[in-house]
Amino acid sequence: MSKVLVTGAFGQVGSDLLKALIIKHGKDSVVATDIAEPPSIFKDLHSEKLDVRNPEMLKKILVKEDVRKIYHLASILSASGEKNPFFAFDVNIRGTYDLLRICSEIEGISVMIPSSIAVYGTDSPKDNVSTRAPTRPGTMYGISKVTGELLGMYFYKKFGLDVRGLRFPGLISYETQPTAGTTDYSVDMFIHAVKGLKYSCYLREDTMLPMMYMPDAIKSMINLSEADPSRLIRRIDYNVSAFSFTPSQLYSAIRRIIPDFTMDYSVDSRQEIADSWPASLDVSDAVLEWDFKPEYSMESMVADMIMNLRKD
Ligand code: AKB
Repeated sequence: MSKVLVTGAFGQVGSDLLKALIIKHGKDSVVATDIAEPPSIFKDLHSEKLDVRNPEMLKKILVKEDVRKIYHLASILSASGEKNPFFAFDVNIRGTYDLLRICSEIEGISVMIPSSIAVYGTDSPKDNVSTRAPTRPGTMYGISKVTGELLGMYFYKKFGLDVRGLRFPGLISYETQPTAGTTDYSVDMFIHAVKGLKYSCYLREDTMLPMMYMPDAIKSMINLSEADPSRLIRRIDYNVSAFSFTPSQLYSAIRRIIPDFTMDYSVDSRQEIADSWPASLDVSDAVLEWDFKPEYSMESMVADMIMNLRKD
């Protein structure tokens, strides 16, 4: 039986993606790989301990499991990447290069590599930013994401490897605790609000960033992976997002449901990263080439987040 493999499977995107893949393909067709141990909800799933800096191990798993599709999610995010840029280089750039090189030797395998708004830098425009806008990022994470896009296109053109990718905005999910990104303040704000705790936000109140709810992110990744290849021109760098907001707008939206929630600001070095990213994205390439259509508005996302976090 051919399988779908996820790297970085127990991270923020991976945890939601695994659930969707299990529903779609069945538990026995999904292989979860991560450097971390599986959380209890995935204890029954076939998982392999994998550090993506170990290409031999990756190759062994791909061959043993007859993997046909990979979602390559293993990545060090923006804030952790700035704390340890050499580690981020090894995991994000060397890890992606090795994965593509190994896959180019396997017939009929396809690879999905999510990219990020972190590809943009201070010389990109701010509003309604096109896929074609300059990408000169200032963070190691951004540099690694641009490199992943360029390598993906190179391996497609040179070796015919089916590589696809899309640039995620900040993603909001109730499944996993915020980890190491710059946009994670949003998830943290929800968690504090639902627990009845005051939140101290590390970004300025007027920092506008593009965002999307996780169910739409998962759906868009699966849809792109299944899209008719003859329609795909850009292949690897589609901007996707559903709405943009500032910390102060999110605070007001949460307070409409939890009026007692309070917040102050304690801005740190993540502000500089956020200031280099777009405030909003032009998603027209994704709409044109594979019918991208997010379902959640900011309002419906806020209501759904609070409802689900309260269940926990
Ligand atoms: C981060 O903040 O690092 C990520 C991203 C926008 O790619 N969420």
